[in-house]
Amino acid sequence: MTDIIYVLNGPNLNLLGTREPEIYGSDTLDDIAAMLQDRAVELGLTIEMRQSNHEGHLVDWLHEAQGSDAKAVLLNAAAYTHTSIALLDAIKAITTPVIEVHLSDPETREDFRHHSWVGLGAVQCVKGHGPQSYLIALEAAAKL
Ligand code: CA2
Repeated sequence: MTDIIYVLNGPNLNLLGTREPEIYGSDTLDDIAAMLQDRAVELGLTIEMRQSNHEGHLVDWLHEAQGSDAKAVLLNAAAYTHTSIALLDAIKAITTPVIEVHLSDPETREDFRHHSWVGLGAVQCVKGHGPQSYLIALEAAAKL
């Protein structure tokens, strides 16, 4: 059986590719899913890609990743990165390693994006590489 990697995406990322291409690039989340899928096959991994605009869904999916014995979670919690202690608690409640992912580098942007609650629980953070951030994170997950 191949190892499963959960790739969880937070609010508004369903609209990726429709605005602010100078910050986030012009790829859609489906484009990123396809790119990850190709690389996952090469790495012998199975990708479980999800997106939700609801914080609780992300919490539930972190728990599910643990229950499914996933090898790792790649988490782009989007704006919840900067607000959600519930997500931090969920990350700390599971033993599955979580890698924080961002398309942009939040620390070079507005002050309110500088703090990451997710980062307090994640084993690693990959940011600022556009869609490639997900690929770099997948490679890191494969090596865990
Ligand atoms: O850079 C990232 O990946 C972010 O997680 C993206 C979040 C932002 O709140 C974080 O600070 C950094 C925003 C996601 C918004 O998604 C988009 C929706 C429509 C068009 C472009 C992006």
